[in-house]
Amino acid sequence: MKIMSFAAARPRYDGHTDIVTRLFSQGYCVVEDAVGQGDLAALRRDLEPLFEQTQRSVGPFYGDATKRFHGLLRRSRHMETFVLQHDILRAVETVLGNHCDSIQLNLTQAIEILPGGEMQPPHRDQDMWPLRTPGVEYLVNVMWPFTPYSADNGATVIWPGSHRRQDEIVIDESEAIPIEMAPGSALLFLGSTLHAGGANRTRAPRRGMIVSYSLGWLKPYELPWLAYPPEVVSALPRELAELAGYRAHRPNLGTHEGRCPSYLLSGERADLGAIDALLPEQEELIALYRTGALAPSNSHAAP
Ligand SMILES: O=C(O)CCC(=O)C(=O)O
Ligand SMILES: [Fe+2]
Repeated sequence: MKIMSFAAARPRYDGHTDIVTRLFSQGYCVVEDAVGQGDLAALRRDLEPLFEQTQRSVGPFYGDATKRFHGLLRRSRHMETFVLQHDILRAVETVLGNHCDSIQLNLTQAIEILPGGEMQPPHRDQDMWPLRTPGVEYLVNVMWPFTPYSADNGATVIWPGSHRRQDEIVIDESEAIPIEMAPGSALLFLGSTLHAGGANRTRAPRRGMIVSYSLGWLKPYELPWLAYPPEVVSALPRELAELAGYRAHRPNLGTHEGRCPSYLLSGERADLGAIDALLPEQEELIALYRTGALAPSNSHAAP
């Protein structure tokens, strides 16, 4: 079977640093057997009825032969295994961690490409945000297939190395490859990597989900506090709650009543007043200012 030979030709990854190396070198990386088949089956069982119920997407980007639904942490308790997959999460933190205080979930999105669905317009997901800072990745996506992904059924199409060619809005399709993989594997790709959902030329739907992580100070695609109100989040493990917005991003971003929103999970009163969430170096700078040691610069003074 083609997908097996393709997978067999692919070297196995060796821990999170190997994932990071491959991400930066190619713009993407496939992690084989990232979760067990039991976890996968359990998640698929929970999401199956939602694929059936969900209406087709509308719009030229989503494509009208696709279905998408979100907020997956509240739809299945098995999401934890995927979102917190150890090596993948460490790799994502390594890519994004130097440019923010903490990372966040940008979205969780189940995607079905129906038979007859055409290829999505090629795009880079970090173009959602209007500024580009050379050398800074804003986002890492993790695509988890629920059905085998093949060139024929709409496997995600990736342009290897396109993260180094960000001035090229589109690149010839001859340079693109469909990422064939089996359920249980995961495809990671950078926010700067050109990609698209593929065309489904088979008679069966292609199903999977994207778990997307971004710098913690960006406006996420999916509003986490609406997707996961406190009564939903209080049932989640702490690390998942933090990724879903229940952690202030220092300094003082993403707060509620001037506090880190995690107070909402511990039953604390809301009327206790604001508490700064600052980085240690910011606290030191303020202390230094108070001592008078921070003299104003004279560089702009008139001669
Ligand atoms: O479905 C896929 O394979 C990719 C979808 C995608 O890239 C997107 O919707 O941004
Ligand atoms: Fe995308």
